[in-house]
Amino acid sequence: MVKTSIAAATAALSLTACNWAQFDELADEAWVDRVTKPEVTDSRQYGVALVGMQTRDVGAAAFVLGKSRASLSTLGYDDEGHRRAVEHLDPRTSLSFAGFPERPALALDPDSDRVAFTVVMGENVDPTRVAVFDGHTLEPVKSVVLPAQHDVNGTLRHNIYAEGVSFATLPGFGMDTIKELVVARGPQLVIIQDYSEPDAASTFAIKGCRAGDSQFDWSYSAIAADVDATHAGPEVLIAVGEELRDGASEILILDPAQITQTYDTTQSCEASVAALGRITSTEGATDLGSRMMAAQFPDVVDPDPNAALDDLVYSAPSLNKVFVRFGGGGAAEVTPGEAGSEFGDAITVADIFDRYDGPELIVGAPRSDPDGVSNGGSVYIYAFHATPSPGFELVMTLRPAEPVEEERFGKSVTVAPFGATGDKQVLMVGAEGEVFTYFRTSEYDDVRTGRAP
Ligand SMILES: [Ca+2]
Ligand SMILES: [Ca+2]
Ligand SMILES: [Ca+2]
Repeated sequence: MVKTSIAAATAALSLTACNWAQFDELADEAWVDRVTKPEVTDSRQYGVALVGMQTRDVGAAAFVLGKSRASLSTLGYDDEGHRRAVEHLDPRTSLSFAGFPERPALALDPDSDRVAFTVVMGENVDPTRVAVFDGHTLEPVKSVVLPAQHDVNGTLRHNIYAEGVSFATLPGFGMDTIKELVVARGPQLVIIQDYSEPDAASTFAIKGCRAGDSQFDWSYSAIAADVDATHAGPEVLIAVGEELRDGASEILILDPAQITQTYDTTQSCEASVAALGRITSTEGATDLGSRMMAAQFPDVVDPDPNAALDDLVYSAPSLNKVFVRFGGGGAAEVTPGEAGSEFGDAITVADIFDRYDGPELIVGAPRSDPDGVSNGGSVYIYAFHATPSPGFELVMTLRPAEPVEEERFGKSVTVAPFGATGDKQVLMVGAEGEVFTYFRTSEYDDVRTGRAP
């Protein structure tokens, strides 16, 4: 097992160049494990997407997706921080697909630690699908073939891959005890109701509608979140734009009741009733909502009626910006001020620092140029503040100790629980063909072994 200790990293570089040393503000040793693709796979883009497992047996674990050759793998640690054996498989044969799309979608259900991702076929006439696997055991759970779509020219396309997928519980969609998959696929919003039921079961269904009107031909992400107080329960949000990311883009906020028709290739989600709302860009973003997620920052607290609403985090990497729309009515945006860094290409929200209230906002910028190294990549961590108005301040920047060109550190980010009781967390950052796991010691008891003195 190769471990990169902060002591070794610091010795090799000047302090100014070594930003790992800034982790934990040098209060203690940071401890970073850098893992490259498993030997047995040829997945040069190992780490292109990853999610941390939230339920656990011991230690910490993530599910890692690799491409060029497709691979699914686990990256796990025991309670002492020892890396466990990497489990991996090439799912192409079992799922009969050619590879992952350029921007693979990957979602986690934190209640089951199942992961969903989309696969794409080589030929237009081939079907494409959404697959669900157990993120710990890599056992397949479900594979859903998506119907063909008419594109804007009326051509029937089968292999339109879904760029966005997420798990959701939507009241009124089949059984409340079984989740739905919310999928952004081309111009279509798709809801796979009771996804884990057999295709022939009475409650499994594929529903959908055209989310983008004729102005848009693509969608980037789709989630369920409770962001509208006037509509009871969660809404469905979908980011729409152009496939080539060269036109306008916006986020639609829809009542789930607008998506009850059987999957249809032409009907608009707004055929009968307009969207509850739309979020647009005043700066001409071509990829508004490239990534979206719901969060709970303490922007307002009980008894404020909006305290229970979700806050919406969404990015526009073309603008190098991440936006937050707070349930309490405020809004904030963050940007590192470095143009062309694709800031927001990966985002996650997790409470990793006790010394700052609420969760922190963690943003990957894979085309950032650390120390002038082209596309070496960076990850920015922002702490939340509630006063004088809700917003964020940059508290930490992470980058490889010795960045190399096109390393694209920060192309994926996730947080996984760690430690004997799971109350500590590790931050995991994907780069080109590698994953960095940050163990911290100043805020945990030192449960690890094997670190450098
Ligand atoms: Ca359901
Ligand atoms: Ca609502
Ligand atoms: Ca915190």
